[in-house]
Amino acid sequence: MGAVISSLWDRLYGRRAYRICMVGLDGAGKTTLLYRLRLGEVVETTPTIGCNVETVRWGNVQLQVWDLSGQQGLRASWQAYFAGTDALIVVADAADVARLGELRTELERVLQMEAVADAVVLVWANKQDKHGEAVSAVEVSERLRLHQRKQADWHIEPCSAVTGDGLEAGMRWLVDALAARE
Ligand code: G3D
Ligand code: MG
Repeated sequence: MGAVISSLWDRLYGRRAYRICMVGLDGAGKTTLLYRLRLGEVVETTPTIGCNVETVRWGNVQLQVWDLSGQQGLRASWQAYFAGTDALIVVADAADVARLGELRTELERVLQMEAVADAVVLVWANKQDKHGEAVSAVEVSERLRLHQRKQADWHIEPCSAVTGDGLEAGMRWLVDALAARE
């Protein structure tokens, strides 16, 4: 899978700098996904905004990951943090229905920002391997009210960061959506 995803990223190589932000509540599976995608070495830093940010680079593509929860005091800095976002990846824990409302609230704050108004949005409905617990991608999108968002280019993909199911399909959509904008 790593090789297929690498070749997907290669389609963006040398075009221009791309900035991708991955967000979600703590425990949703962001860090696990980051390693599964094997884009490069994961570097963890604590920038001025105060929380830990994980970064990987694939040539001209930079992907940064951060937790949406517990950042209440830092919201004023969000606009600067998200400036120039080409793509937003949202990771939802589909097996934790109780927290999808919390994710919706946090996500609304991010999606309403000018900095992400033109971003393409990929939502991964993660942990689909938890049979009997995980809800479908359709239910996740309804609970997050994604169809009400102003970002026209969005897509939701069921996945499991543990089995790898849905990762290639999600990345393919994302790279296609970014490449289509050039
Ligand atoms: P975060 O970076 O979004 O905070 P993590 O989340 O990547 O640290 O994942 C949190 C926990 O969820 C981890 O378990 C991880 O293994 C698990 N997880 C992530 N993705 C999946 C998935 O698709 N399916 C299942 N079943 N579990 C997943 P631990 O036990 O290490 O806390
Ligand atoms: Mg993490």
